[in-house]
Amino acid sequence: MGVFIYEFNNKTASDQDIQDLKELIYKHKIVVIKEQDLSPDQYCDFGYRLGDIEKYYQPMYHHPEREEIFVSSNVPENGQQIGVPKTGKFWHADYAFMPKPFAFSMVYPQAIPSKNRGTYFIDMFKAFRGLPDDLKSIATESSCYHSVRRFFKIRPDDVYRPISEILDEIEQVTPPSKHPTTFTHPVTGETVLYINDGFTYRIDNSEEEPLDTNILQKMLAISGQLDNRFEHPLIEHHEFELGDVRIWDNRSLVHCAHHAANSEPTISFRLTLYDSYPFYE
Ligand code: 7UC
Ligand code: FE
Repeated sequence: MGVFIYEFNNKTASDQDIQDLKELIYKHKIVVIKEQDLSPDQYCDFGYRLGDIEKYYQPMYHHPEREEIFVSSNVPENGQQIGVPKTGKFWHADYAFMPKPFAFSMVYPQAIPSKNRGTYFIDMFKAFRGLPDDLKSIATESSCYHSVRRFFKIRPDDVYRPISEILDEIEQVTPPSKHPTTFTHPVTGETVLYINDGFTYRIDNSEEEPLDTNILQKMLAISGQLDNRFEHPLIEHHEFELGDVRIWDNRSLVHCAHHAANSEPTISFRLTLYDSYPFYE
């Protein structure tokens, strides 16, 4: 999947160029814009041309100057932690646990370890196509619940709080969201299997009765999300290079961050955007 774009400059890009860029994201699902050199403000300016930026619901992830930027970083600045280390190291679609997930996610790495830094992606349209007929029909007639609870990060202020209180707060602030197990992509028309190993924990039939979660596990396995070796044919590994701005279709793809095992400096800036379509009809 994906295309590279060279010689793109947001300052000189026309509205038509931006429109063309969006069409490329829907069509190829991943677009990597090469050789970018953007300040936080310039990066946000670019984001706002592509859609409505939504800042992350937890301030601990925010960039100190631009709250719209979600910072993934293991590098303290002046002894202070900025953002959160090792984010997204599990299969997920961004904000699947929220009522209205994002259309596009963009990542702009600022520091890259010498090796083993990239992102794994799976196209969940291809995953849907690969389901046997019985699972396909369950997938088109059911709904799933998604929660952030398994991957909620303990904050510095959580130290010495009872875990039960933190768990209650997670349910209060981010109650599970229910989405159809499949939906039609508003632009490509493809049927997307909208489940992920990180957040999806329950599947209900059309009468809102819970189904055996083994069904969910089978669908996840067929999609490739349970392959710990990352060798499943639907898994693609995309490496980063400094200067890359990667934008992807957060309706169609699930992703899993690939963090190096050592603690070499790693920093990336994420923006998440709504487009002009409902996430699904
Ligand atoms: O720290 C993280 O891995 C963030 C994750 C819980 N949420 C990313 C998102 O936007 O869905
Ligand atoms: Fe993510």
